[in-house]
Amino acid sequence: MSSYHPKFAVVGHPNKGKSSIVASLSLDDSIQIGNTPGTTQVKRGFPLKVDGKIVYELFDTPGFQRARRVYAWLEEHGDVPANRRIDVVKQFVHEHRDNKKFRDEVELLDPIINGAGIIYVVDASKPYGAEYEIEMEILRWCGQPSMAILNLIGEEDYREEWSRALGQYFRLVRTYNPMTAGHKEHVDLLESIAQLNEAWTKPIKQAIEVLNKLYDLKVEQTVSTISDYMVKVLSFVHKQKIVGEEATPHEEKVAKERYRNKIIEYEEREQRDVEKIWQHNDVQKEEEQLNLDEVGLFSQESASIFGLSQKELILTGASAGAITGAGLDLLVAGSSLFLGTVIGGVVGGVGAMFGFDNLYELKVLGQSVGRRELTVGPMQNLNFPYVLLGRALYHASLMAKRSHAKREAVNLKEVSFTEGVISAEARKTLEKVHVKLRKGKELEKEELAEYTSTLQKSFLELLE
Ligand SMILES: Nc1nc2c(ncn2[C@@H]2O[C@H](COP(=O)(O)OP(=O)(O)OP(=O)(O)O)[C@@H](O)[C@H]2O)c(=O)[nH]1
Ligand SMILES: [Mg+2]
Repeated sequence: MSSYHPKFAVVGHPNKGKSSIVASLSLDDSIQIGNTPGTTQVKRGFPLKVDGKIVYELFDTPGFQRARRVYAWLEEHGDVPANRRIDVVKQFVHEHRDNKKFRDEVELLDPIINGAGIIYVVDASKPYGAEYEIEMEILRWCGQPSMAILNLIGEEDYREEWSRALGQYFRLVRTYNPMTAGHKEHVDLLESIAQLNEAWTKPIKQAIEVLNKLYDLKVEQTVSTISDYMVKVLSFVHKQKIVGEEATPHEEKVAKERYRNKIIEYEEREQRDVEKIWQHNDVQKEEEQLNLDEVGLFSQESASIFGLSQKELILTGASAGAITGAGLDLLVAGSSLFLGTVIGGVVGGVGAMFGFDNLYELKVLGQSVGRRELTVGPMQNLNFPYVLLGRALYHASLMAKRSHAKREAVNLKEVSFTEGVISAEARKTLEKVHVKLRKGKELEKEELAEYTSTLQKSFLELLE
């Protein structure tokens, strides 16, 4: 197999979003991005690898520092026909490799003289200035296929004046926002790049195909991760040996704590797995820990965190009760009871009314003293599955949409959806699943498949 892959050097003035664009297009969140000019000091190639194969490679480079001086040198040494100007640029790089004064220019020109195409980045939220023309002239001397990216870092929009100037130097001028770009924008940009150079058309078209498949695979892996996690948590039972005939209050307290901690640990692991799937290896999170207190599962606060409205929290309990029919338990009875009353302000009261033991099943198992076991779980609370799923879907959708150029913490506190996060269909299958799991039963293959497919639909809706 040929090892050829298209290469692009991302170049421009310092602090214009070059590294951000490289991070976004190579799906690499390890690239250094900073708000002071000069963050990137040396060139570095970032290959986009899928299945161990390089699809294309982007070179992050430092910004131009002494463009005018470089250009003067080129003109002085470059009395040659246009097709040989690249040789003059090569000569410049070779002669100045150890010259600290031109370190940034040597670094940024190096990948270009070695065959990389040019992506010139400007901040089009600032007015155009003639000082950029020298940089563009130098790039023109390289004679490589090139395009310009209009990045809007600030609020203002000077794209029109920029386009008029850039159009004279670059065959293609495109807007691309590395902070908000997702899969679709990524692919759109590649479609344009494919047209730039005949030699790239085929490999870039292939890259698009590979990226589309990769995206579908990520969605599939995410859904199956969430589905497995839900089943694991909803059927989880903590077991613990006890000394006497009955569990002491202390033993009960310890058992409940371990049960909760394990569930929190499951959630942490699920989130980490989803972050890995979306290639976010170092994401900081501002979050509200899963609250397993009896009040936590009912409070107004948790309703907003979990993406359920107060009304939904109560209705959820009620509709699940309708399915379980005769199995209508205390909680559901409580919820239904409250349905006829004013909903606002009631929710906290529901939580306060039902004690901890109504949420978890606590059992003592075993024949003889010393062999007895205290078990906690599976979770009986009927809102709990929605809480879990709401949190998981929300987190996963943020990860799927998050650009690899983002460095700020992801905010999991501001759940921006309320009703409709979990589609009606997914809600129904989740209820069915929970009815079985909370009784300690196992799911049939078909049930799991049905549940997973409704989850997938729910997730895809969130990604739109
Ligand atoms: N809001 C917003 N900020 C951006 C955008 N692109 C870049 N930035 C910010 O601008 C700053 C510079 O981004 P970098 O990607 O490091 O810029 P650079 O051109 O690589 O900078 P040097 O390596 O110093 O030449 C960072 O604080 C980025 O977060 C954008 O599209 N929108
Ligand atoms: Mg940089």
